[in-house]
Amino acid sequence: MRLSRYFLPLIKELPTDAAIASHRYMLRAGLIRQNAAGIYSWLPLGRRVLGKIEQIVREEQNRAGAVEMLMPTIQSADLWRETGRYEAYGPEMLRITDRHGRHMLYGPTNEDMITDIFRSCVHSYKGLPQMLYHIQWKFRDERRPRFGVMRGREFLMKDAYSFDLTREEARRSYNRQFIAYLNTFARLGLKAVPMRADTGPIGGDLSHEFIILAGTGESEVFCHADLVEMPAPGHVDFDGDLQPLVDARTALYAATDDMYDADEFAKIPQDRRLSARGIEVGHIFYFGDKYSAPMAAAVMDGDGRPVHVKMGSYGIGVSRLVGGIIEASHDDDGIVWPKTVAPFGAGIINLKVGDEQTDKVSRDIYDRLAVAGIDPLYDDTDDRGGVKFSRMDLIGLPYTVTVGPRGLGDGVVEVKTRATGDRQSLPPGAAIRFITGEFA
Ligand code: 5CA
Repeated sequence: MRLSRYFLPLIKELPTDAAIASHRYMLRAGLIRQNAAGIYSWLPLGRRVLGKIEQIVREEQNRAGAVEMLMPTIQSADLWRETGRYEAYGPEMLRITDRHGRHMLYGPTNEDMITDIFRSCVHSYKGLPQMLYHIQWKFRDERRPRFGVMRGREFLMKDAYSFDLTREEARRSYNRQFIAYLNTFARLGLKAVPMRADTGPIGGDLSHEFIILAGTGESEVFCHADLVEMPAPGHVDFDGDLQPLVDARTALYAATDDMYDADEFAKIPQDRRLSARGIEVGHIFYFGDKYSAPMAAAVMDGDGRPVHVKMGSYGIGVSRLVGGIIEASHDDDGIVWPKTVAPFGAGIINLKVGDEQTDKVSRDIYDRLAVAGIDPLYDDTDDRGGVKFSRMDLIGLPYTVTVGPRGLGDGVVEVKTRATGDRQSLPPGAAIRFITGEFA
């Protein structure tokens, strides 16, 4: 992409409510623009990051055996009346009346709708297990939308739903999502810790929140420090027994403040006790027949008896993650994107647009990085060098190649690594090899 033709509106005047780094940088670097309280447009740079996160979430869901679908944002109130949640959900639900006077709502979550789809399509235990997911916009009329996309009113969520015959089989589905979450967050460059959590309006008796530690997080958490350093499982056989992997991560104490138990916490050796703030990026639930019983979602078991299916649901805050990743990875100059989610893999700064050789070398590096799949952003504007450098730092691309007449006089360009600040002078070919090697 050539910057002169791109839409990258950087802003300097920040609203006073932009209280945390991710919110400020998302506005300044032109990732989002607020349209109403808690409602944002995703500008081109933000849209790219959101798409990359969404794709990693999708790949890890597919790997875990979940199957993608898409449900609508607008739902009929009737389904929610069947489960009693229409009244119970309260003022966070955005209620809509259509032209015929029918009660509708903008979905805050989809347990009721997916249960309806399931009950009308699956009638036998032979159709189990099922695990379905979608990545769709949700609306919750939060009392205090704040911190930009972290607590929005409209936000993008991955929500998955599992259906099993027995509690034991449902536990296997839960474990598959549990492991998929650890791998997902690791690929996003995050250290997410699973913690025992309250189930709130979703319900159920088994639940974990996945929390990334950050001083500006809204959750108060208590855990064993070793959990933070525990590596993600990586490649596993999702059809095998995942319980030992889950047990290894739930044996050590970790809980959010609603589930905090001072006695349990005190059993952790003093120097490993971690009490901190964190951001909830995912939340998984097992709730058995909470929805399948009132909605009569039953299948025939092997003996021909009807059994209410055992369900779980599994959410990831896809749009919240954009803010979460920035909270975990920024410095005083701007965002420092992990390679896996960066909007562009590398920037190219042309210090003398119009100079024949500088243009030619910049263009050549651009073409070769593009062919290698690095997706470069080429700053071919006529802004001053200082403006170009600080803009690249602000938008946080992992690598920047600077091309100028002085360096080219010695046959070199400069490659800067955003995360470390390292600079190397290399011939153009070596610069390209270095960057493509880093992405290999
Ligand atoms: N149906 C279940 C799981 S599919 C559910 O809705 N769970 S949830 O309420 O915990 O939401 C799932 C995830 O969405 C949360 O972990 C959080 O990362 C994200 N999320 C929830 N509310 C908001 C919000 N107001 N703004 C941004 N992200 C949110």
